[in-house]
Order: sequence, then structure tokens, then C-alpha cells
Amino acid sequence: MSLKLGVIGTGAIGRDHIRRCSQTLLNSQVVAVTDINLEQAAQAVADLQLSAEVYADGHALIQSAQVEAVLVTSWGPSHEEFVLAAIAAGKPVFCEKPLAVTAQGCRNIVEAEVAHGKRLVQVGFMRPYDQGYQDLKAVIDSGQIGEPLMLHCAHRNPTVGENYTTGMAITDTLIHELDVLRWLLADDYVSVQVVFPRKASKALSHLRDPQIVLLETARGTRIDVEVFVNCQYGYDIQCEVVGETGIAKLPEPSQVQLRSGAKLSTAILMDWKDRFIAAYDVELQAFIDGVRAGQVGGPSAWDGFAAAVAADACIEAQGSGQIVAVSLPQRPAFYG
Ligand code: NAI
Ligand code: ISE
Repeated sequence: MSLKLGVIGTGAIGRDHIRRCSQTLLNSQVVAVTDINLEQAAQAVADLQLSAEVYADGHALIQSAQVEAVLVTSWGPSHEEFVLAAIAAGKPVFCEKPLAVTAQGCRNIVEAEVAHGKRLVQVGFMRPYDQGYQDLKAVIDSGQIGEPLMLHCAHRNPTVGENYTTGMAITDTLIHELDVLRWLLADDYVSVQVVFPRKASKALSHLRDPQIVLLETARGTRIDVEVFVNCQYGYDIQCEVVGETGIAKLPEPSQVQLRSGAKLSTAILMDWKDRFIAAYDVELQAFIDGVRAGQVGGPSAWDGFAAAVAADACIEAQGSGQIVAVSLPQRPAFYG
């Protein structure tokens, strides 16, 4: 029997997830959708030729007896409300990143899930499902390059919309690194600092872009992440790990090498949807399989909280220019 899914939010990633759950993945069926823009929700159903019902709002969808599990793909500030409602209804919920836009919001979710007594929440951090990051982690864990001392990372988007803010560079963009680097190193952050280089002329007037985030982990590894969301040339994710005896680098996505017009070249992807397309498939199939087996796994509400605690510190550091301490409470036994 297919898992009956309800999707809240039919924007860019909502439509992409509806497509993959309906056309690519196994054992899932989208039976319900909603969006504050109901016409757009209806259009998504029509475009994908689904027999899904359009609900008036997220709460009606979560309460529906038709819906066995929920995907939250609406804007970040609405995530907490819908995830808490799904937990209250006892329904498994896959929530796109960020789990909530503040650490306190994530903490409320952690507390509700622990009180429920069983894991229901998987956060949409897809990078741990990416083959390149998995291979990089295997090299680090094998000890081939010794202990990781430094990481040099970049998260570059070609452009962003006018609603994108300097804070979103942390809560929406850097949040992927805050999660995946913690997983890669099996370490937590203890301090952060944010510095701003000369501003890119292509960045809108309200936006400070690029920025460099400096992270320190409990074991003393130092990380620099360049976040540059108006780089124009492509969607480019870089991660280089400098160890005691060698260097390991995240592989580039596989692209044809072209010899033409007196040039040797490989294309750079422009869209995040393409860069992690396989990882999105794998993370959502894992959610579907986990729910059907009665065991939700993958990035947990605690992982969402841990990333948000570091993100809160980064937001403070953006404002103060100072080094800000990150203090993550003890992980509850519930999260292993
Ligand atoms: P979007 O702006 O294209 O779509 C968001 C949709 O949510 C809009 O259609 C909006 O009307 C709807 N919405 C907002 N509040 C709502 C509410 N209270 N109830 C119902 N619908 C509501 O944004 P996009 O790019 O699809 O992002 C959505 C979420 O997915 C964000 O949290 C974002 O950070 C995350 N995301 C994750 C990615 C990843 O790589 N894992 C990639 C892109 C987005
Ligand atoms: C977007 O929401 C994503 O999650 C993309 O992966 C990221 O690269 C982009 O900066 C975010 O705005």
C-alpha cells in the first residue's frame, strides 16, 4: 500500500517534491495539497495530473483522515506551527529546512516529539544523502588524511530574489553547511564569527553579500564558509577538508568534459534542484520507507535544533562582528 501524503506549500520545492513522490519514488501517493495561494495549489495538482484534494489550509490537511504523513514545504517561518500540529495529530512529518527559524522554535518541536515518545520528524537536510558527501565522510572516517584540522567551504547561488535578506544567508543558505559539516565531522560548534568582505555590486541594496562565516568545533577544527548568493556564474558547493596528512575534497557533480572551440570545459550547474537531485530522491524515499516500517530516521528534530542554535549565534555575530559562543544543551537520550 502506498503511503498517503499531504503537502503544505506548493512553491518551488513543494512542486518538486510532489513530482518526485508521484512520479519517481516508490510506495507514495500525494492525496492532499494546500498553499496560502490556493490557485497555485490547484495548478500544481492539475499540472501533475494528480487526483489530490486541495485543502483550505495546512491544519485542515493535517487533520484529514486521508493523510497518513505530512510534507511541510512552505516558507520557513510557518514550519514550526505545522510540525507541532502534525506531532499533536500523531502523524509523521518531513519538514524542509530550516526546521524552524529560531533555536527556540526547534526546541519546542524537540520537546513535543520527546513528549510524544516516538520519532515522527525528519528534517529536509538532504546533503548527508548526497553520494559526494558520503564518499568524503568515508575518507575522513577511514583516517586516510588524519584528523581534520581545517575546512574551506563555499555555498554560492547565482542570484536570489528581492525578499532574500542578510539573515536568510544564515537561516536559509548556510543552514545546509551547519548541518552537513556537523555530520561530516561528528563534532559540534563552540563559536562563530561572521565577517563581510567588500560588497558585490550585483547584490541588492538591502543585502550584505558575500559573507564569510568562521566556525570552531569542540575538537578545535576551524571552518570557513563563504556564502555568496549573487555569484552569477552558477550554483556551486565546495568543501575541502585539510587533515594532518592529506586533503580531501567534495567531488564536483559529474558533467561531460567538452573539447570545442579551442577550449576544454565542463559546465557548472545553475540550479539547486539539479545539484542535489539524487539526494532529494534518496532522502524522501528514506522518509517514505521509514514511515511504512514504523521507524522515522534521517536528520532529526535534534539535528534541526543543533543547526538552529549555531544559526542564532551567526545572526548575533552578523550584528556584533564579534566571536559568539555556541552552547548546545546535552542531547536527550531519545535522540541516541
Ligand atoms: P517558495 O516561495 O517557492 O514556496 C513556498 C510556498 O509556501 C509558497 O507557494 C507560499 O505561498 C507557501 N506558503 C507560505 N506560507 C504558507 C502557509 N502558512 N501555509 C501554506 N502555504 C504557505 O519557496 P521554496 O523555495 O519552495 O522554499 C520552501 C521551503 O523549502 C523553505 O523553507 C526553504 O528553505 C526550503 N528549501 C529547501 C531546499 C533544499 O535544498 N532542501 C531548496 C529550496 C527550498
Ligand atoms: C534555498 O532555500 C536552498 O535550500 C538551497 O539549497 C540554497 O542553496 C539556497 O541558498 C536557499 O535559499
